[in-house]
Amino acid sequence: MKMTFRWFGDNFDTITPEQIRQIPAVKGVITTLYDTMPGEVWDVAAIQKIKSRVESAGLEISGIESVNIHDAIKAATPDRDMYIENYIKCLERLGEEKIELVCYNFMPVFDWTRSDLAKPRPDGSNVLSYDAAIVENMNFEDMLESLGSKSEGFILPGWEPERMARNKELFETYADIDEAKLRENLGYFLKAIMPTCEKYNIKMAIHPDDPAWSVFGLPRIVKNKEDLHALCDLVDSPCNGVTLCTGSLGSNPDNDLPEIIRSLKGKIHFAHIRNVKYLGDRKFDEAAHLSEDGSLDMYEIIKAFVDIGFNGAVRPDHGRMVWGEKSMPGYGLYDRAMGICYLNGLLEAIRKGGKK
Ligand SMILES: [Mn+2]
Repeated sequence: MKMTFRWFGDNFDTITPEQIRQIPAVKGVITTLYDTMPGEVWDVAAIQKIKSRVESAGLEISGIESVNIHDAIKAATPDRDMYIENYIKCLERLGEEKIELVCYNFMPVFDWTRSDLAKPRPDGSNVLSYDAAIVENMNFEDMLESLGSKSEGFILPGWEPERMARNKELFETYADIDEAKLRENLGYFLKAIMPTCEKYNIKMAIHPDDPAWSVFGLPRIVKNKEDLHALCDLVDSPCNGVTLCTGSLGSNPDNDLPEIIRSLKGKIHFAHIRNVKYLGDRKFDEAAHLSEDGSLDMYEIIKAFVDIGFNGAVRPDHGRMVWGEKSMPGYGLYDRAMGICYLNGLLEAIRKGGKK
């Protein structure tokens, strides 16, 4: 496993690559060009600039999260082929720079969702949390308002204001799209990009839906083991695979994470590891990484990754806000660094224990 840390770039992140370099075991960052919109062709000079910035701190770019997918591709509107061509150009440009991991998602309209970005926990930390009872009493505008008011002034990944301003139009675009149609559109996209991915050895790693169920009536096709295997079956290529996000899949207690990890041997290109604490039906807080702080057994999860020989990039996912830190919600330095140290400990113990 290669330990990494998400970094949004100098203009958008409160944390520097130099700070990240000091977290034990971290060799690389997972980054993006945060000021590009879905559908844009990334500028070569901008890719080279962020790459040399990261390398100046003694780190590498271990992957991109995300190259976002334009709604035209997800909804199969008549202009989708143009946007797929743009996506392929981005992949070629990343491939030329030897960047060989791309995380993406195929969630309609918006990425992840929460009902609260700063819920106080008993220990005094703040966390992202979800309560279906609250979300079901919101409309999409309420959700935008709620997320905006607690984002500390940061633009949230997957919630670009320019796109969200068109949310009514976006919802209409997806009106006739059910899960089967969305999956068909994903297959069309993957078939089109795989030759380029194979040429440059770029591993495409789809991120699961977060939370792992339908929200606001939109279709969700990456929410459980069956969906993940259906994704792998869409295109048989070593470059078509999965981001195993324990927090997203783990939002549904029916998802047996160690079993899902074992079943996906060879198809996991990237991992996000974090814990969630179940509080009721479709209700959870994001917890500290430590098993006993949440509901997921981190020992069993890491053991499953070790058992299948996973050697790709892994990053702590969101962290709690602790010690008064101000940052993009979920993306502070302190708790994610603590999470990494805990994961490092589990990994060393499992590896050395397994040799006896
Ligand atoms: Mn994730």
